[in-house]
Amino acid sequence: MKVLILFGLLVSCYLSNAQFSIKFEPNYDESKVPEFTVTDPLTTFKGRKVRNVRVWEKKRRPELLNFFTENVYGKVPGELKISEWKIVEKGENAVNGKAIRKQVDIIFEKGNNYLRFNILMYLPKNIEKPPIFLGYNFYGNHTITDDVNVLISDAWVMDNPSFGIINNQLTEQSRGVRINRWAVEKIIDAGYGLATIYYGEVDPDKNDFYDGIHPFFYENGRQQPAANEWGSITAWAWGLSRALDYMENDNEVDATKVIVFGHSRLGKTSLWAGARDERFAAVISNNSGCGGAAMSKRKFGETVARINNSFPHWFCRNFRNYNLNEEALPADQHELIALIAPRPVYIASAEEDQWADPRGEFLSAFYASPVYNLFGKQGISYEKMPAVNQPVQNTVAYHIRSGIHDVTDYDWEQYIKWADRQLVNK
Ligand code: GTR
Repeated sequence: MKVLILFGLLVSCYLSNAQFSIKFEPNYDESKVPEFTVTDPLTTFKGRKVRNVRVWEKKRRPELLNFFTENVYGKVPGELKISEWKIVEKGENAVNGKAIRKQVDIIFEKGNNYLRFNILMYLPKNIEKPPIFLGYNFYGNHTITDDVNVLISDAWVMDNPSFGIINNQLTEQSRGVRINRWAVEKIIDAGYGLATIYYGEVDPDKNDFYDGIHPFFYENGRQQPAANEWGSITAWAWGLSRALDYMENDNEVDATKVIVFGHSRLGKTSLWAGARDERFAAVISNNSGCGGAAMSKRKFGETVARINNSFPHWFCRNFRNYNLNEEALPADQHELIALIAPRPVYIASAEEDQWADPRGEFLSAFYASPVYNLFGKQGISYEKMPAVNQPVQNTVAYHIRSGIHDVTDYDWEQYIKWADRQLVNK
């Protein structure tokens, strides 16, 4: 009997996997993108037209924010303030003598729960209270620089043998392996600070909810969030807001000019962080793709079902209602971008990153633009995508760079140029 049940289980697993691979064959053919109606960010769910900023702010923005909170990323189940912060290291001579370095532990304690994440900051010496780029990194703060003073995280990390990362632990071997993605000196030379955090210190990127920040909120023996509560993306976005709380208390930075940045899954995170927390002055999404800037209804490259299947912990469980059912979405990702209005937002794609649907990322910027216009800000006014390496930099900015899914010096040069105009009025 047992053997029979086991056999049955194996067959059904096999079948569902087979179905899975047939259904999830990604589409890369523009002519096969389904026709769909783009939901209007300026019409409420009840069909009322939004004609002014007041109605946007009082009615439409809250209902859209609520939709993304309850059905896509999940809500934070409660409030938790920083218990303590500690400057654990400071150096006056970083980045070829041009910057100070600060490493700050942000600590949370509640009952038996304890969590600490570290912010690595480089601040240009010649600017008092600089604006600052804030973004997570994938493999630890010490990977973004060859600076030997940067502390190595002891948090769980995904193995990456090519970076010398094994047994889920970071060592000296991975110092500097991600230098290519962080134009630290360019940022400092341009008069900006850089703050970065290893995202795994806030919530390890694996499909469980036992570690990181989630357990702080469990009551009555619960071990996982409710269907409308946070997945990892909200947890990471929450962490960025706590980093901003700290910065509001750090008189060496301008907390009113924090540009939240992220690449890929962390670009989804930066968009959601900027949408949730209006204190972020500007937002950059680099190659964020599905569940980030790309419009889900296009089903081009990665799809909702596919992402929920590969990364069941990123979104809230309610998002699974849209697996193979994108048509039913009452709002699409362009309305996530609209939640950032009127603050500057930059969406960037890469030509060879078809999995992230560059055209879908661009169209989000375009379809969010009427909300920016409502505020008298300039968005993206043409539905035609700009040519490769020809950025359009208005309050809503977009570029598609040549090359693969990555963050390059070219991307950083654009972000700096745009921030100079949008935020610093250079
Ligand atoms: C991919 C995932 C993308 C993107 C990427 C990343 O495997 O399908 O949505 O987030 O990971 O974060 O590197």
